[in-house]
Amino acid sequence: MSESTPEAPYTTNNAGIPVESDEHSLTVGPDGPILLQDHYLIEKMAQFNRERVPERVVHAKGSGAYGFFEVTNDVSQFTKADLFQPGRRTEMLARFSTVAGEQGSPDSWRDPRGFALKFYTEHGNYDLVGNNTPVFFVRDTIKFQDFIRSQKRHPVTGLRDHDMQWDFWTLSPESAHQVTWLMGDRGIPRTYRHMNGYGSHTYMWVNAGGERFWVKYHFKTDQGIGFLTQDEADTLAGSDPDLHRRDLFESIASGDAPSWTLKVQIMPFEDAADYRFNPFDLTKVWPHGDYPLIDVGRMVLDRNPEDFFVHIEQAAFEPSNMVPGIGPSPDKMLLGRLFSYPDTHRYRIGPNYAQLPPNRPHAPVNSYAKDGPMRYTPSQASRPYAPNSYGGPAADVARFGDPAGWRSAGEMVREATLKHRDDDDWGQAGTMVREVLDDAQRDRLAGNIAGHLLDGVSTPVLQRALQYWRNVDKDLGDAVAKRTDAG
Ligand code: HDE
Repeated sequence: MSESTPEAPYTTNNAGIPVESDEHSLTVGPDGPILLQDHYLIEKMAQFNRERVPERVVHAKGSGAYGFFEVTNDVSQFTKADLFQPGRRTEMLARFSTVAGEQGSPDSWRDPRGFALKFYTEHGNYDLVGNNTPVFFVRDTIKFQDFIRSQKRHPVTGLRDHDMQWDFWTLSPESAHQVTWLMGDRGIPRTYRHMNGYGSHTYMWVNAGGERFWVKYHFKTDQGIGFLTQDEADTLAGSDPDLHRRDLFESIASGDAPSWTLKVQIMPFEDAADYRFNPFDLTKVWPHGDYPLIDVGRMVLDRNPEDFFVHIEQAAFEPSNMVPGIGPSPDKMLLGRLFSYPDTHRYRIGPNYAQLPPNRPHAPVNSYAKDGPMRYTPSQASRPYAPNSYGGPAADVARFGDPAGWRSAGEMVREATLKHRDDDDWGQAGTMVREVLDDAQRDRLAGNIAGHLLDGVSTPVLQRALQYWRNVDKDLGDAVAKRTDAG
């Protein structure tokens, strides 16, 4: 039996009351009935039954760490956002994750990786919630739920199902660019430290003079890109399913803090209308020759969370957290996400999630929110209504009143995203295959695709898939056909 010592405190219950035993229930005689008055026993069992919050419906398996972002280049001509001003250093939190797997799924499954960042700026939390790929599978938020369900478990068998995945992808040609990224080396990073992060969407930056720009974020890993082959990943899924979580924790614990260099692409506001690609289409990139990368700063993760559940499982990232100097763009996927994330947090961790340690701003909170379950910090409002004559708070319209917006007009429609002159669903994927990948990468890509197709994909879907890849690149499609013996 363990003894309490000055170093090891005595056990208490949740009310701080010393407990009588860590090991024995209160009974009548050693073998008699357990007594209802054994409050500590009942507290332990009841607390245990309530330890889970619903896992994230996507990105359930993840890991994270704290750190800081420091500006290394003056970009104040493009944005007035506090965290991007010369000389600024801002505390931050990052969480990396897979997408389709549940909380207990292997880190080495083939999947995009979430790259979620929360910056605790002087003007509130700025959340940039991206992936390790610069594009995404679909371009309209209404298809996201269907896409995710096609990647998860079949409703009858409860098994993941490649036929569902390829059925959806081959009926949604806009997915081709992202699936090319997914089936290539970037689809299984060697560790979370050896992958890039992207904001993926186009966002808006606004400078102190009110000028607006369009911006894309690129976080280039300073550790270099590393990947696992499909065979390595399959083996590790069994032998070391939490390898990415362990690697991140242990590298930071050993003082080997991973870092990323932030670069951005800036598009002048007026360029968007005539740009050769729809600049707001999430399935497209802006070729760097059109809008070169500009250095901004450096992100370093140097502090592990003290408690995984408190700080990582309860971390609430939301693209709607945009601070002055940063705004959205007419990207339908981004606009849908602005609703979805706060909604999922209220459901998953409760209406006062913003008061939890990882989500609490470092800047003063002067909102009118009050009460509600688990309320921790009282409202700072002088009266629970606005306007009031007792000291506010009141919006500072002069300083923060300009919305980061754009002109919009036209009839209400349900139509596909506007196609610009070079827009199609196959072109950028084909360019990547022919001009960006080398022979070895193309060979692994063809092998990964064929291996995935040979695992449970029905003949009609497989035939559609071969045409899908021939649309991307004829030689790639033929190589996949050859490896699948499907002509
Ligand atoms: Fe997410 N996404 N997403 N997503 N997403 C969530 O919010 C959603 C999309 C991403 O580490 C959810 O907290 C919609 C693109 C990351 O905690 C949910 C759409 C990108 C994370 C949600 C998208 C992402 C999430 C589930 C289509 C990259 C994990 C749990 C419009 C640019 C953040 C949660 C973390 C999590 C909604 C598409 C990245 C359901 C509606 C595109 C990194 O709210």
